[in-house]
Amino acid sequence: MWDRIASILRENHCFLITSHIRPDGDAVGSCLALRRILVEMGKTVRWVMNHVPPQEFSFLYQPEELEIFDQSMDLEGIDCICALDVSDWRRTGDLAEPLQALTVDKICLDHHPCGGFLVEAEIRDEHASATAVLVHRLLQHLNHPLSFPVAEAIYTGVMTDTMYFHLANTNAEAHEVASACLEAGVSAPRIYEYIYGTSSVARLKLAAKVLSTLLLAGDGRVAYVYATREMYDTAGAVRGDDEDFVEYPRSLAGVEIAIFLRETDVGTVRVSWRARNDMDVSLSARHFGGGGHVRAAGAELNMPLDAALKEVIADAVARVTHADSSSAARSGIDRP
Ligand SMILES: [Mn+2]
Repeated sequence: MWDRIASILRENHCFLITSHIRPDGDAVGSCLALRRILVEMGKTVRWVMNHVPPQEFSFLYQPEELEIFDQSMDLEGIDCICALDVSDWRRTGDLAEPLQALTVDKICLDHHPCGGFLVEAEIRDEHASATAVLVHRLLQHLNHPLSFPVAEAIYTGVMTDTMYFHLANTNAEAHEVASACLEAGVSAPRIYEYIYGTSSVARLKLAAKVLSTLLLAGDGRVAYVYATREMYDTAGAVRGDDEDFVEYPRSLAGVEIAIFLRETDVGTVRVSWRARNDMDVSLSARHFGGGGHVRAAGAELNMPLDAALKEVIADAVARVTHADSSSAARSGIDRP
């Protein structure tokens, strides 16, 4: 499959690269890395996203490297589409329809567990820490050297998807790729400063409000926090200021499912899950119409915050309780 992808990339000339809605560091990093590799190969490349990436990633690219999709956009002349870090056309947002309608070569590199893509060539590896790792593997198959601008983008993808190399998806390859990026001149403290080392007053004020909502359920194995619209308004915070808040409940000892719910609009709640031990929160996310990884997943619910809280917490409690009974069944031991 890698040879197929390498030859599709060599044979085509005008590329469109995209990723999922509400891009994270891996979406930005992997797209930008592939964009720069293809430009280095002499190709014409357009990187098009549904949403503007969070501000902390803007240090990575020049404004002219990225286009934000709008319906009037002219996609004439594109001969290959590359979808990165996305497992379903619908997750590309408004691009889904026009991209699916284009009869051109389509490739996909992703590390999400389940996909709905129908593309010519696809690498899907759930064991890869980040899609940026797959872009790094691609370099070897293209026999293309790792340049500094590509390395910065790849490093950002790996670093953010592993949360600075501490989440359970951190593996030897993640460190090998990071090492190669440092060899290529990447400064780890510089990237850290831009992404994690700079907080805003609004973010900290919002964090104080959100932390005060902390609640436990399921005998302390489920922990959750939430944010109302009003909290954002009084803190002067915007979407993006709440990045990784789910890490607060996750940091508690004994917690197996951590949840952060935020009211994005009246009647719309965005939910983030994190899991420990054997918990699989991608099941919860899918149950509520979202998706993600075993240990990190998300969904958007169309219901008021109090209803979302009730349903999402009930689901999590059922999951930790069910895990007990199924492991007891496996081991033949009755647990109290
Ligand atoms: Mn990713």
